[in-house]
Amino acid sequence: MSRSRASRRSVAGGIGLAAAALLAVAAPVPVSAAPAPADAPTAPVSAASEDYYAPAQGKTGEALKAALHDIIDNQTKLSYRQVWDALGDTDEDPANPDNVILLYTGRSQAKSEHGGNLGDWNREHVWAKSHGDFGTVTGPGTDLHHLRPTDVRINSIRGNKDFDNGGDPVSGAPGNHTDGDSFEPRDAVKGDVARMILYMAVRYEGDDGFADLEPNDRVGNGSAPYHGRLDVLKQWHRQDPPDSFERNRNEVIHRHYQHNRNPFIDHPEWVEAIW
Ligand SMILES: [Ca+2]
Ligand SMILES: [Ca+2]
Ligand SMILES: [Ca+2]
Repeated sequence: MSRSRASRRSVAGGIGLAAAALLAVAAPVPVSAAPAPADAPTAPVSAASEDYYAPAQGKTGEALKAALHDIIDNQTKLSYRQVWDALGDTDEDPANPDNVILLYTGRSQAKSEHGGNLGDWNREHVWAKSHGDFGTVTGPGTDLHHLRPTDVRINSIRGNKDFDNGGDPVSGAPGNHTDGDSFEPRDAVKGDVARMILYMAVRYEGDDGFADLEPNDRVGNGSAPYHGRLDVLKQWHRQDPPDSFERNRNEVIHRHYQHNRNPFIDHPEWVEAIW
């Protein structure tokens, strides 16, 4: 596998050089005639999202949260079975279309290697599904905005713990830490985790048969519909802003699956405006 990855990388490098040469040749062409850039899937996000968020513009606090809820609760809902294929799309490795990137380990693994055996990847509920007890029926338990591929063993170690700093290193998952009541993901996904939790708080307000999910500043929330710790999540949100992988994920979910967005990826400043 490592050999094929290496050869893919060198092929990609060759394409990159060829593309660079083409761009150099194409440079004198007027801007209006230029072809769409290679990363076009992420380019229209901001333009599309200004229309999408129009009812929320200029609001703060509870009014902003309520406006965003009204916007993002218009969505298509998946079955738990459909989530497998969807994650293969939303979390695809940009360097290898056969693979997904696992959230906590950062490992690139074959999309086909999902299941319940050691070494497989499975469907992690970043908002632990016992917090509000929503399970895996269609609803919050199948909402792609907080579902991520993870290593089966690491998913089990994270369990339903709240998020907080500290603990011992998690073996086999460099940068992750855990203790008896909390889990700290690696730095590169700290902000992703925070924005997923805060999306869930806005999306689920108790008006659709499921619990009203809310962040709080505690650990050990158990089955209560709360997730901690808010102060730490806000810090993680600031230190790990959205990157192209996370923005693309939001775009794929919006365009191809649920037709709703995570507002905190598009407008990071809205975290402070609400909390
Ligand atoms: Ca702890
Ligand atoms: Ca990140
Ligand atoms: Ca809520």
